[in-house]
Amino acid sequence: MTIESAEVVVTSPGRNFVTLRLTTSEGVVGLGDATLNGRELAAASYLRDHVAPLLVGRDPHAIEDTWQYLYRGAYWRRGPVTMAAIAAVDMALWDIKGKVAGLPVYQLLGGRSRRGALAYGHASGTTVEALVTSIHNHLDEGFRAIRVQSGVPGLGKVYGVGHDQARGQKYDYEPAGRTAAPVEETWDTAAYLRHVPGVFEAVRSEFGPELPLLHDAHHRLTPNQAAQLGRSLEPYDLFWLEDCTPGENQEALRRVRSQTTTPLAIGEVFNSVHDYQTLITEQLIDFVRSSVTHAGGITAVRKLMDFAAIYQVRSGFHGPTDVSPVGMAAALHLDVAIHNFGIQEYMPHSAQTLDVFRCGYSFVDGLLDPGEAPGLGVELDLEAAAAFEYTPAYLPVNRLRDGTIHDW
Ligand code: KDG
Ligand code: MG
Repeated sequence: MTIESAEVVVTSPGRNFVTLRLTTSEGVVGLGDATLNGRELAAASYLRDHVAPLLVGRDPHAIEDTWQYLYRGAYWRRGPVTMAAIAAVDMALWDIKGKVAGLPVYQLLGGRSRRGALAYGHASGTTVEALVTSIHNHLDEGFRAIRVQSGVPGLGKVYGVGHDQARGQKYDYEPAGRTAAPVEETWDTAAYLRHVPGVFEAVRSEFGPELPLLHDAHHRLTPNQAAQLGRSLEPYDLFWLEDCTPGENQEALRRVRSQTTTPLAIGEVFNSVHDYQTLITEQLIDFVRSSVTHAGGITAVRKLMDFAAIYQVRSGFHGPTDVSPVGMAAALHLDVAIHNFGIQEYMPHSAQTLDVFRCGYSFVDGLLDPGEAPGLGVELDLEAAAAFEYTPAYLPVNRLRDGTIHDW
């Protein structure tokens, strides 16, 4: 059996997705996700122009060899575009291997370690009242762990907070601001640090001590500010504080870690095990936030999690709607197979997206499950996909009150 064709499908059912579709000489189809939010066409071109021609004629079963061939062969290692492209190839090959074996991918990864993957949902509100309503809604939908984001008095739109909930806007980045240029928002760290502890005080008094609560600081803080936030949130027993400092500087987390026992998660912008080396070996974090889509695929993330396991660091894979259903399925197969699973982020895709990507995975009683279909368990409806043309979309830009660009 050889790979006969490698096709890149860009579709935009509510938001943009880049999918690699491999077909073997025996007609087996494998899918992989290479969606890079706001930079989708770069990943599509990398795949179409530089990777697809190399795949035709190769053995689809040689997953490790193909991974190394694309990673070492490119010479220009790592980076989000390269690693998303390699991830798509890797997922598609695992999908094919599963279909040929007649087994779901998690079985090929060692089999099931748990009944399902505990998922956390995204609750948010511009006010504490709206946030409390949003948490109730998520609990009604079956979520058993909640990410809490809120507006900040004196600031306008804050990334990650649904600002038009009265008109049904549930998530801020669904779709990711479809404008010709990024939307600009204003940020004030001091106002944020003053406000957040009171938000968690209100949430804990409404929902009690048991509900796992998470919070995302989106790389906006200095190490000292992050230490201050971590300490001020200790009474509310967070499941994790995410991305408190910029992702580039692993050493920043030494300062944070030495000052607070609030658990730390980082890594949605990382794309390789090397980005975590200091963080894991020095036990500066508790959770790995990579997505399978942006960190080199199932093969690479499996190795990353085995490395993390030695240091008691667990998974919390990135799962916003800019990871396609194919990328989400890949994460779920790992979630149920690896020993050091922690939690899975889950923002349900829109009905439009799910008409294009038919998913075998399910969400019941707070747990996600990849399902028992052979391979990854997601099918791409090419006809439905063709109806949605690529639409430029950008993530926002954040500025401090004096106009200085800041992390959003
Ligand atoms: O594309 C960027 C989003 O995926 C990201 O900002 C969402 O921070 C995020 C999260 O934790 O899901
Ligand atoms: Mg995040």
